[in-house]
Amino acid sequence: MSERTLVLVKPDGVQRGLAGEVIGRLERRGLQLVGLKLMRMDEALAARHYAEHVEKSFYPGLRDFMTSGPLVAAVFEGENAVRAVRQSMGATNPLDSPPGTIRGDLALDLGRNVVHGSDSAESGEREVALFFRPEELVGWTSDMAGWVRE
Ligand code: IDP
Ligand code: MG
Repeated sequence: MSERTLVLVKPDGVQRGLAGEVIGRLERRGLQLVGLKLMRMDEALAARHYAEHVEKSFYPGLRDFMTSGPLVAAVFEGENAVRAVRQSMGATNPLDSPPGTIRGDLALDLGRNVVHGSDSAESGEREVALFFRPEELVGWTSDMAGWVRE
């Protein structure tokens, strides 16, 4: 079943010039890009996006960080897109992320872990709808699809 996942290059990633690197790694894996923009997250969007974390002690720091500068929002689509992105991202704490993953290669700190990816297909649908209007998503046929998936 095809699914969609929201990827954010967080403000640390954009400030460090890693937006292309992060999006590029996911593209090179074969995931199909169907939405992309540079934007800022405001406090209201942070609270909706991180609804599961708003009551946690680390939330104020997370909110301040996520609203501190521009981020790149992307949508990738395909079979198992959620799982593939989470695997390519690595674990939440970069120190638990093996080399070869985005966080394992590019980050050191839990609060500066460069990238977000939806944690389930349901979260993907919910989060994509928070960041993109339907007309901002572009459905297209990849001429490489048959070389990526059997
Ligand atoms: P995820 O980004 O790997 O899905 P979540 O548990 O959903 O991880 O947490 C969202 C974000 O909140 C993390 O990426 C990280 O930046 C931050 N975070 C999570 N747990 C902590 C914590 O214990 N202290 C500080 N920041 C945290
Ligand atoms: Mg999460």
